[in-house]
Amino acid sequence: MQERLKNILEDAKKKLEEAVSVDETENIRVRFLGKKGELTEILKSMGSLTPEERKQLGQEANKTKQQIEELLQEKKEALKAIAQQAKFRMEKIDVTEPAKEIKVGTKHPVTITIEEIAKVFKSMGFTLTEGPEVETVFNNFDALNAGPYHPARDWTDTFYVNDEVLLRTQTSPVQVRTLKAQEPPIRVFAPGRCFRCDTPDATHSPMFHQVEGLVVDEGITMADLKGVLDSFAKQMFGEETKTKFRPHHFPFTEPSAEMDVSCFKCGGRGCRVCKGSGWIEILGCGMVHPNVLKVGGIDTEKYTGFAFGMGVERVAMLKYEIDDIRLLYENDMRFIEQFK
Ligand code: 2NL
Repeated sequence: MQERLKNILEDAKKKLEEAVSVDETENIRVRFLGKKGELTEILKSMGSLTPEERKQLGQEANKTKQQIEELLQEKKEALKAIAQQAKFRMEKIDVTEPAKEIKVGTKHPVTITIEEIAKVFKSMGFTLTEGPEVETVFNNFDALNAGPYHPARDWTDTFYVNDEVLLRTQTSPVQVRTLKAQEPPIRVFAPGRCFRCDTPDATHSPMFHQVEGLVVDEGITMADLKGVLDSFAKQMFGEETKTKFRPHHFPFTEPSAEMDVSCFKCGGRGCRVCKGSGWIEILGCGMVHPNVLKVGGIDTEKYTGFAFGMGVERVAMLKYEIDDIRLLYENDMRFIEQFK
């Protein structure tokens, strides 16, 4: 029996030396000291011994048990220490290692263009105004003198939320809000997102940007409109830029016009950008229709005004010679990063 106890102790020692995880030591404990363990078996089989023998063997078995328990404890602690060392090694930080390069984004060409346009109008005393992209049908159409059967109202052209609410198709409703809220003199411009049900192609995007402007005061005439927009064109596209106004029609202005600028790429000789004509159409404008002023509560006997609107993507595309509007909204960094 004593021989067997000695063997058990040796065996447990050897197994523990080989163990490499806390789990394994636990298995060893079960195997030697557990309910069905080897040592327990010996103690169970002591019934056939004399009381004398039983006492002696019992003591020795308990001693062996204690020794194995101590060995187990030691091994468990050693393994825990090793595991902690490994964890420390994993978590070690080399504070001298050079930091990762921070990737700084670039401004989107549409943002750059809006900021350039905004700078010019701010310098001429205009105030930047903004309004909601989800608008009332009234502010977007009725207030702007677009009659109940105006084609732009069609549900195939406009994103309606319901009968009274839509995604604004232009930034004019921002200026309608200004007309309602402020007394002349008014000098504001409104950049922002607009939405129309257009299938994307090289020149159409269902989401695009406009900058519109509005001036209302006593004695405002078409000469003020031409002076301001000619000055804008020169600041935006170069001092040598010439402008030309062609008659046009908008429901919200009367008279209305479109403004062309002499080509800023070829100076008017004709090139790819101006399609050989020497002129580039930049914006629409006109004297604010009295019906629109009236909706804003403006005394049309006393005040007159002019307004204009331009497509930001169009200006950006001309300036940067981008030939497909979709490139602006694909978020391909290789494209976007070119405009710093
Ligand atoms: C274009 C033409 C235009 C306006 C926008 C406007 C706003 C109010 C009253 C009157 Cl509140 N007019 N805006 C006027 C003329 C033209 O935009 O081709 N935009 C891309």
